Parts: sequence; C-alpha cells; structure tokens
Amino acid sequence: MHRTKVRVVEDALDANTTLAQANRADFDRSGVMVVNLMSAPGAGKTMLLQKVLTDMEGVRVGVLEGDVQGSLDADRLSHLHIPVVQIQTDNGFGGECHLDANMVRSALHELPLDDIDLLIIENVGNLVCPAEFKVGEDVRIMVASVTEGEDKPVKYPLMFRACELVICNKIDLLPHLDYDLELFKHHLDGVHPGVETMFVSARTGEGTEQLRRYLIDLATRRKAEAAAG
Ligand SMILES: Nc1nc2c(ncn2[C@@H]2O[C@H](COP(=O)(O)OP(=O)(O)O)[C@@H](O)[C@H]2O)c(=O)[nH]1
Ligand SMILES: [Mg+2]
Repeated sequence: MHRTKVRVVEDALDANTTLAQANRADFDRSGVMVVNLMSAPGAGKTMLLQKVLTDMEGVRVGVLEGDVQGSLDADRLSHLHIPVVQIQTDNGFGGECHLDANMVRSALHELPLDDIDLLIIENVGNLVCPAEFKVGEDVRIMVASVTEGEDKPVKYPLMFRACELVICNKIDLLPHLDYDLELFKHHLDGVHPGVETMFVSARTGEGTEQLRRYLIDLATRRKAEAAAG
C-alpha cells in the first residue's frame, strides 16, 4: 500500500521534471530569465513586487501569479502596466498548494515571452510543496517574514535549501516583536550555509533597492549570455 503511494509520487515528480525541462527550453528560446518566488501565505511577495517592479531600468518584466482562487494579486500589479497572468490552482482537490510545471506551461501562451526579459512566478503561499516542484525557473527566491518566527528554517529546511536568495521581510515590525534576527540567521546558516540573504521592508522600502538591483542584474546577465551566444 505504502509502496504504491511512493511510486505514484515519484511518477508525478518525474512527469513534472519533464514538463519543467520543456518550459526551460521555451524560456531559453525567448531569452527569458525566470524567478520562482516562494513563501508562506502573506509573507509579502506581492507587496515586494509592487515595490520593486516600478522602475526596472528598461528590463521588461512579466509576472505569473499563482493562487488557489481569485485574481486579487494580479489586480494589485495592474498599475505597473506589465503582462500579468493569473493561474488559479483550485481545480485540484481543495486547490493545489503549489504551482507545478504543467500549470505554468498551460499559462505560457498568454505571455509574450519574446517581449519579456524577466519572468517572475509568484508561487502559491506554502512552505512545503513549492520546493518540490520545479517549474523551469533559473532562480528561486524565498521570502520569510519576521511575523512567522525565527524557527522556520529549522522546521521547513527543504524550502530554505532549495533557493538561491532568502529575503527576510517586514523588518519594520521588529520593534513590536520578540523576533531574534541573529537566531534566524543562525538557523538559516544551519540549513543553508552561505545563502545570500536580504533584510527588507516592503512597507517602508528599506532594503528593497538591493532586491531591485538583484533582479535587474539577473535579467542583464541573461541578455549578456544570449549576446555571447
Ligand atoms: N508591516 C509590513 N507589512 C507588510 C510588509 N510586506 C507585506 N506586508 C503586509 O502583509 C500582508 C500580506 O502581503 P502580501 O504581499 O499579500 O503577501 P503574499 O501572500 O506573500 O503575496 C499585507 O497585508 C501586506 O500589506 C512589510 O514589509 N511590512
Ligand atoms: Mg501574493
């Protein structure tokens, strides 16, 4: 019984890997740098995007929004006048808790990939499943907010290990919390030594310039790679 279940999960992950590779090939063909943005619900992914995507210095950005239902996040980005496509995952049992490569693939035709340098995929808020399903991205960014507590790297290590950048958001709230920033750094270092980290507030804008620069540099790097052939 148990073995059958494991087999099914392995098959699903194999199928996902194949589709992620197909997405990857499409992104490469169009020269798009792709970021998978992950976090628990409410960590501030959309607010960070609202803050940093206002001035990307000529980098053409597109966003894929993953949610169980609705298009609230896509609506919040509408003032940016960039291509935003909403994927709703509620066809799954109770709503899928992550985006998989197939869902992303089904939305790709709605995006003008050839006219985009940087695609940001805002994943469904969850600290477990998104880490297991690659969607064809180049880079994974994980947002952890200070209201979640400093122990999350220890409790959800895969998520914190699976990313290239960890953003600690909502630092404007630190004076109101018992959150121990040094302890968070210690826990993070235990599960993902040396991972790049940024401490920001999407609300006040503190530290967000660093993230804007990071995203611009990513897209510029892809352009340079394409130019070099
Ligand atoms: N105080 C504070 N609140 C924030 C910050 N970033 C996001 N929020 C709030 O946290 C809530 C969830 O943000 P949202 O961007 O929707 O998170 P998402 O679910 O990760 O996309 C909203 O009420 C935001 O206003 C921050 O840096 N500081
Ligand atoms: Mg959001």
